[in-house]
Amino acid sequence: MKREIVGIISALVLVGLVLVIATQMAIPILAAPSHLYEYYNTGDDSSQSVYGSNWYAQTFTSSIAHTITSVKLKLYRTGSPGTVTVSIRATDGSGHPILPDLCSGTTDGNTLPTATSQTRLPTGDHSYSGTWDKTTNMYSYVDDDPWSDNDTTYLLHGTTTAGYALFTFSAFTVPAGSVITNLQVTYRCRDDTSGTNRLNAALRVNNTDYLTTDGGANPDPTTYTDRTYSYTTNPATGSAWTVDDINGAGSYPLQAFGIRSSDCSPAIRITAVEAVVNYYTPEWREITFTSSYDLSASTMYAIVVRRQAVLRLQTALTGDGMRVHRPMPVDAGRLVVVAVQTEVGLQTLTGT
Ligand SMILES: [Ca+2]
Ligand SMILES: [Ca+2]
Ligand SMILES: [Ca+2]
Repeated sequence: MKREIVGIISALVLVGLVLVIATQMAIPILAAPSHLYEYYNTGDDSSQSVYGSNWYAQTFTSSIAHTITSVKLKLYRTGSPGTVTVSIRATDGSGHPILPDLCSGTTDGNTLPTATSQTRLPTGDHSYSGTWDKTTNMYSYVDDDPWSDNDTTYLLHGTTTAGYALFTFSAFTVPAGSVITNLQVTYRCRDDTSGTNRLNAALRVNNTDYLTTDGGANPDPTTYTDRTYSYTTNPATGSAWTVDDINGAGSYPLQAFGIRSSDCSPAIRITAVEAVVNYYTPEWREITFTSSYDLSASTMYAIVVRRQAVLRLQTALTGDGMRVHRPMPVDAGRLVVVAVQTEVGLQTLTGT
């Protein structure tokens, strides 16, 4: 099923979506019992951004006449988007939202979750090959905290045989529901004596070593220099890292990280290695309207998300590139349509 997303908007607030079962929903704001009427909350594999004069809108078709009092959007932020306004509007014959706001509410975008990271240093030796000056407790020379101690402790690799060293670590604990941007391995190294050689980052995933994903670099002749390689995908799957895999618990778990050389002559000093996972964890946030609105049955409305309470809809309507989402399925039999892979989720709550 082809998805059409309204591009009225984009960025500092990104709208994503996820499977949330109605019965699992927390409804903390409404005093009266609430009821979930419309939702579109599965298959959130991407996002839309809201920033500046760029808005986001998604249409839905009311199942029955009911009073709408709030919506839930799955959100995170980059930077400080400030006040975010969410409103309900009627739609025209093309499914475009039209003035005015039928009801609206705001939320503080600056309190939404934003990108974060976890860092791990080596805590044990996993495996190695090639020529090294130390072959036990190798990790203890490269687990520098704080980063780094340069020539105080380092591994000397070479010059006879190129190879690798992988280290174990305390598993990452990325929260469920997070989206992982990348896994970065940083290593700090220099030549023992000046010359052309080559060192790169390495991983072990699901009992397989991935030693060449990073093309590597020629370490500096005399100055310790950090080099970082970003694994945007799991090398075992070629797909984005899953939370379970990055936490070492999935089908293709991350098990070790380290360094590898394709040329260790002259020898290379490695003083520190670390792994960092960058991720964000969107939040389902309920935006309660300042006043409720009585929706008609079987009518298409639009949820409009914007950063500023300015009415620039005419600009959006006449601009090119505006696309409007198809009416969302509202009957229970069409709710879990994962194949649609919709980008934005919403949940429409109502009071009694
Ligand atoms: Ca070099
Ligand atoms: Ca060489
Ligand atoms: Ca060190």
